[in-house]
Amino acid sequence: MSSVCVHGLGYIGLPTAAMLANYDHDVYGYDASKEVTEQLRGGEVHLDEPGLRAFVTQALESGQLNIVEEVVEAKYHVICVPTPFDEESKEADLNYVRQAGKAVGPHLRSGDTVILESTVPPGTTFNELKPVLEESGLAAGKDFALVHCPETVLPGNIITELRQNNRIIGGVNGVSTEAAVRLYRSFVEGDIRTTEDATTAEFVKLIQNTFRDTNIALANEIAKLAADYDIDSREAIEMANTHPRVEIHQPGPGVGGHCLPIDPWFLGYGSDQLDLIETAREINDGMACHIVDILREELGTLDGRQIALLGVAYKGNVGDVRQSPALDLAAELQQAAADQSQLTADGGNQLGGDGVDIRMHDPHVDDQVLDLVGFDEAVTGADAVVITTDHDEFAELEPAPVLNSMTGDLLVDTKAILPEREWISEGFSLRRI
Ligand code: SAJ
Repeated sequence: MSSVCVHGLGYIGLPTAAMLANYDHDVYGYDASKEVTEQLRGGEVHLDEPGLRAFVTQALESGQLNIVEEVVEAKYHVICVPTPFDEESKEADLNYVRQAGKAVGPHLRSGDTVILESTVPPGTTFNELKPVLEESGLAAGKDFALVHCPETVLPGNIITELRQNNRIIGGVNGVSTEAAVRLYRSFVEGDIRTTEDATTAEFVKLIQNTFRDTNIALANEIAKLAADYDIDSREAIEMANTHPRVEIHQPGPGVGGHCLPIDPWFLGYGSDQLDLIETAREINDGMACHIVDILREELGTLDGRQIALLGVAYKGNVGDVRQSPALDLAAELQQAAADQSQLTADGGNQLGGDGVDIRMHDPHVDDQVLDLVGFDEAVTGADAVVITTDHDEFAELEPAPVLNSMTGDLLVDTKAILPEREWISEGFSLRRI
């Protein structure tokens, strides 16, 4: 068993630290945020992820996981810091990665291994992290091992996937790769694929998420095509997927989270070959406008309407709202209603009405952070209800009480989680994506 210092205790770092600790490594969890370290010290887990609280508590109580205020010396340093994305420039902010490298430097000893797990543009480990670490006077690949091992876990299923997923490990040389393999072998049940090139490992991670994003864009385009032919896109996709070499993903309100809408852009860091990939991003980002069009078509006008958005998290059964399609939809709706008012005013009629009354509800999201309302307040008096996230709570809704609370009868089920026939026969006018 080894000593491991995990840098960054977020969605990836915290479960990784707990996993290593629960596999008997001596783990030191460090986070630059004092708030996070203090909460964890008090036994409080600040993230909404199934099973994480118990998993972290087990690691803390066994004494194998220690939350530290400073970076400590350790055989392995595992860096799991965020790489924020600038929407305007489409570039990654690598400052947290550099800062983590600077923090490791003074504690780095000959024979240690530094592993970068954060998702980064190709070349980051070699061109950005390596020079910072070498300020220690030690040489990467010679005195210490340096590796990129991308995280691949799915939010909502992190603990299982940490153990079961295959891993890609790319060191700056073979010795580096092997050093990291020894650590991951201690808890990974999946295959471990290695490359003696950290940039390849970075690239692999990005094309995995890009595959999913472009595939979803295809599904979204298929959904729009199917609507023009009056076909149920989901039935068509399900049937198409019975072919052994076809795997079309599901359409929906757009693509959220901190991975799929962002990682494809990282591929453009050292290349200008983003054609299909960029178009796919546009299609997925355009789904909010598509839903606005559906609502306008069904309601006639958005002005003065009350619309309930059920689900603000970027996907089902998680509380994460980063890049959430529902928030994009709320913004588009507001804009569309404002534009409509302006048009009416310009046309010389009485000034447009009151805008659109959007009521957002999400049982997984902290209502202090966003302006959320309870379920009843969201649907009572609504002209339309839009399901924007496939939370289990919404899949269990009964049609009659919802309809009785509403003023209108429109349901837009962007995730197709409610039984279509039942809701229609109850009196709903139902649209899906
Ligand atoms: N979505 C669709 N249609 C689908 C599948 C997903 O519209 O058929 C939407 C979801 O609703 C959500 C978004 O895509 O808004 C992303 O959700 P996701 O479940 O596909 O992925 P993430 O972002 O939660 O996690 C992804 C995963 N990557 C892959 O599956 C290739 C995960 O394994 C990665 O570890 C993670 O990105 C990451 O951190 O990079």
